[in-house]
Amino acid sequence: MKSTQLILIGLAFLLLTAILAACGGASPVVNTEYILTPALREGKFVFLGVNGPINGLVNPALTAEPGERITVMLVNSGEGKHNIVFVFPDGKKITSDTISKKGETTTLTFTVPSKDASIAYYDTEHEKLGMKGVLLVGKVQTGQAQEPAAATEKPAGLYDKELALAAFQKGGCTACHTIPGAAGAGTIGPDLSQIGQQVKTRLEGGEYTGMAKTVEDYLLESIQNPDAFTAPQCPGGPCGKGLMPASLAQMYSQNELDAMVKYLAALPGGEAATVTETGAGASAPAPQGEAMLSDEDFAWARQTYFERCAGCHGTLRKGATGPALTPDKTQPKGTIGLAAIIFNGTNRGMPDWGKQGILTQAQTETMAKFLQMEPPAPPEMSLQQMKDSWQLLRPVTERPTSPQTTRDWQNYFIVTLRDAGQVAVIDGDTYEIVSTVDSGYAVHITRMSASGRYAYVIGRDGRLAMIDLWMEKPEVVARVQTCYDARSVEVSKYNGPEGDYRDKYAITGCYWPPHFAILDGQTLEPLKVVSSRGYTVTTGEYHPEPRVASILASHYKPEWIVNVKETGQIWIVNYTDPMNPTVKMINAALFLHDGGLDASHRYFLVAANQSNKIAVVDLKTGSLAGIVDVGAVPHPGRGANWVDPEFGPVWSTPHLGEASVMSIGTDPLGHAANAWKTVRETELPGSGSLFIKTHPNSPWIWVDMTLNSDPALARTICVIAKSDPTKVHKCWEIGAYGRAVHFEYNKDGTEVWVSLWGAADKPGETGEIVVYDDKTLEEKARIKDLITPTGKFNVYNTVNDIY
Ligand code: DHE
Repeated sequence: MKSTQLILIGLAFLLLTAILAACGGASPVVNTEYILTPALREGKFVFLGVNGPINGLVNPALTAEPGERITVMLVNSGEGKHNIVFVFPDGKKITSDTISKKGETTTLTFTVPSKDASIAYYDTEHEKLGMKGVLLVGKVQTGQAQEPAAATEKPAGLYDKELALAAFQKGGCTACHTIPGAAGAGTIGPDLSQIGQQVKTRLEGGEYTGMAKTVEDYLLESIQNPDAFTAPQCPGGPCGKGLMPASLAQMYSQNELDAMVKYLAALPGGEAATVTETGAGASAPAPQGEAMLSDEDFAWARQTYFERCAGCHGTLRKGATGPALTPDKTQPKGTIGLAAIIFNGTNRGMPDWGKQGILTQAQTETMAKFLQMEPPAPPEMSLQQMKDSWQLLRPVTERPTSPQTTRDWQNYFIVTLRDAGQVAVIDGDTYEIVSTVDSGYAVHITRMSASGRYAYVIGRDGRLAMIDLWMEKPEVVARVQTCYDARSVEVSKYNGPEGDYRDKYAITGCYWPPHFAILDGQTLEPLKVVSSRGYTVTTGEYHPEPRVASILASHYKPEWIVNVKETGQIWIVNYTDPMNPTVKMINAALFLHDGGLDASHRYFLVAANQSNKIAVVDLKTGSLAGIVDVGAVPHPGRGANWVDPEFGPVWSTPHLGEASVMSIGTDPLGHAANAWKTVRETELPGSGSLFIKTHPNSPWIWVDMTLNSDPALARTICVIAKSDPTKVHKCWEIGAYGRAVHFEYNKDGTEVWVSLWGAADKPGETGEIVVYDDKTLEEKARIKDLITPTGKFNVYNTVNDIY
């Protein structure tokens, strides 16, 4: 950080010197000064703009008015010998001195031609390696000096093209859009490759509802007033209002707006197809976060990233459910582009942190700068550290030997109160809160011991709490921290010829450090830690952060199925000798996330979410049964098992990235032709689904759209009738605020509980659970004023894997 800051301070000083020199009495008036410095970008030498509008641009297009006198200063940043040469249209060259020492400068001051011209500039020794650009005088076309034509008749020429591409870069447009010729290819907003043609058709077709009459007016309107008309289709589903920042237009001059409109109107084809790498369009802004973040902002961004972003994008920012956010990916998007995405969210499931009021605009910009920096390295955690954190609050001998409550504790729901760092134990018969228990930060999920007596609750901070449900008022009996960033916990469930392992062990799966830990199931004493670092199933490349995603206990064998996200391996971990566990590694597909068992409990199906696949493991044979193609970013939770009237037993998943539920045949014996194939697709009104649920006794399949960017859809749930799964039967909003998320059945499968996930700091809208009669779909009750309820886990259904 220090060296960058020193260089920038040095450059600021040089800039001041240049300006003072330019103002000296004897010199003619110099209107424009440019400062360039050599830099390495993607292995190539380039000129990097240092100040003013060219700041951070690679091989920037310099501009001057005809007859203007300009100064160009080259500052050596320490990368070899350099000079700068300008070649005038008549062949005349102006060459600077060569500079070779770090911090050395050379300056050229000259008068540009008095008519429009395109003047190439380059570095003598490094031109072929990419150090070259153009100085544009007046308005010119395709590099030839000529009289300017009437603006409205002129096709997008070189000047306009360069200006448009620089403007796209400035606004971070390619963070969301694909624009031919402009660096980056965003997939959040509509692909603009054909936009000129599309707008023409749209204007003629009648679907358009804005004010524009011409293609140019339409395009200008879409920048200045993006919500006047939203394009019907974005890559992740229907485009939502409010996604494109309306404030973007304010950063542009009229010239820039005109150039952008012209450029887009000419698509497809036009001049865009001929843009070369040396243009402003290929330019990428310099890393800027480092220089711009104070220590305080850096610390805030680091912590907030860990709390809000690492879950999807990885602690090391290598990506998983969300895309990679390493500087090579983020710097081309720039601060504005990244901040807009962070503020507005995306259709593919990125939350709208700004719109939800969780981050201010200034904070989204701080985060955007942080994301352009190299990710800081997080600490490791040893078994000893886990042991040091272990607290046995109530030893086994001091616990009840039979249930101390008259309630049906097997019908308790353990409800995550996410932002309270607590879970509520709620009586499924009376809807009373029996106990509220402190657990880890941003509590994630709960799993029950095989007997159902103990609930194990994992927080995102890797803290595990074990609750004894036999107590009259359930309490935490043991705690431990097994990592800094966790998502999963599971128990040993096997009881059979190889032994009775019920309630014997627990296992936690960690995102950071990437490992799983085996614990004593009665006390949480840490027994063993196993790293998940390894090699990917695709290229065999080493991955430093393959996170442990879902873990599931087999009913067939004393084994856990541990899903290693970034390497794409499904590990079958035998726990009969937990200090010396055996691990069988099954190659599946990258980005394994969540999944569950089929109805027979023989097969485990897991989403490889960013691979758009479901991997299936046969737990009897311990081998891969199939890999099934599904839609964009499947997110099943544990999925839903039911019998399709046409295809027999199926397991279904909804998707984050597309508006559909897909069902996979799961009965290789009875319906062999359908096994491990997507047999049915049921359309939903929107994408952004997180969970699906059913019960063997139910006629319905329930599905949410929690992360849809349309607030109304985000709080809408749908049911699909098992008797007619070709379409959704009914959809409705479950409240007037928040997001609808996650379903759970009561013990006998007659009621469905849905969370309305509110905001912890909005009294009256913090969240509630809505209970529906599963037969009539009518609302039965609301359990109100819960703090951000998300997952709910019924004891009986969780023990028996009923979904
Ligand atoms: Fe979850 C399950 C990871 C965000 C609620 N979630 C899972 C599982 C994983 C996972 C690996 C499977 C656990 C298992 O079965 O062993 N979740 C992640 C993330 O990485 C992610 C995407 C981002 C993050 O920052 O954590 C994420 N999850 C969320 C949420 O925002 C949710 C909606 C609310 C919350 O807790 O903050 C959420 N995840 C859940 C729930 C389950 C879950 C309710 C269990 C579903 C089930 O029925 O079993």
